[in-house]
Amino acid sequence: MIKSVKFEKSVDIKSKEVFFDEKKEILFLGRSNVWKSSLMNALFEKKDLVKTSSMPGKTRTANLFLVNNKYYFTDMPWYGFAKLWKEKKQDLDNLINWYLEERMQYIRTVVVLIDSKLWPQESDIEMYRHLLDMEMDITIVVTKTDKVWNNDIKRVISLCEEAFFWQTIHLVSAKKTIWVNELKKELFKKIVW
Ligand SMILES: Nc1nc2c(ncn2[C@@H]2O[C@H](COP(=O)(O)OP(=O)(O)OP(=O)(O)O)[C@@H](O)[C@H]2O)c(=O)[nH]1
Ligand SMILES: [Mg+2]
Repeated sequence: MIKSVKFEKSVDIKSKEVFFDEKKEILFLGRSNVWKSSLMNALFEKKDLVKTSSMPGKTRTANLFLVNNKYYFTDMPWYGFAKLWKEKKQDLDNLINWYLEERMQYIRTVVVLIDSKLWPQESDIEMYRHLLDMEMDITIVVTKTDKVWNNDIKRVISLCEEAFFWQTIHLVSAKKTIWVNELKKELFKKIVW
C-alpha cells in the first residue's frame, strides 16, 4: 500500500504557513510519549524516518510526510502535558487548533492515540470532543499494549468505548505488526476515497 514516503516539511506556530495544497491528509494526535511518531514509523515500515524520543515533548512542529506522492501523514505535537513549560504548551495547543482549522477540508481522519498504561485522560477526552464539534472523522488507537496485562487491555478498551462513544478501538504494539497492518488498511480506506 505504501510505495514511497518522504519527509516534506515542518510547520511551526510562528510560520503559520498558509496551505495552497489540496492533498488529502491523516493527522496523528495524542499526549506526549504515546507513540505517535513511532506508530508512523511502523506504518511506513521505516526505522527512524519520523524522529522519536523517550524524552517527552520531542515533536514540536507539524511534520508532514508525503506518502505515494499523493497524501500527507502528519505527525503533530503533543497536547495536555501541563507540567512542562506553560508558554510552550500554549503555543503547541494553538498550533494544533490552527492546523485543524486550516486543513479541515482535506483531513480524512484524525488518529487519536491513547496510552494503554494511562487510560483515557481528561486532555484526550477534551481533544475528542473538540474534534467531534469540528465534525472530524476520528480513529482511536490504543498504543503500547505489549506493556499491559490482558485484563488491563480489556479494561482500557471498555474505558475507551465509554469515553469515545462506541468508536471502533484499534490496538497496536511494537510486537504485533499484524495490528499495525490492519490499522494501515483502515487508514487507506479513509484516505483513498
Ligand atoms: N513498550 C513500547 N514502547 C514503545 C512502543 N512504541 C514506542 N515506544 C517508545 O515510547 C517512546 C516515545 O515514543 P514516540 O513515538 O517518540 O512518542 P511521541 O508520542 O511521538 O512523543 P512526542 O513527540 O514527545 O509527543 C519511545 O522511547 C519509544 O521507543 C511500543 O509499542 N511499546
Ligand atoms: Mg513525536
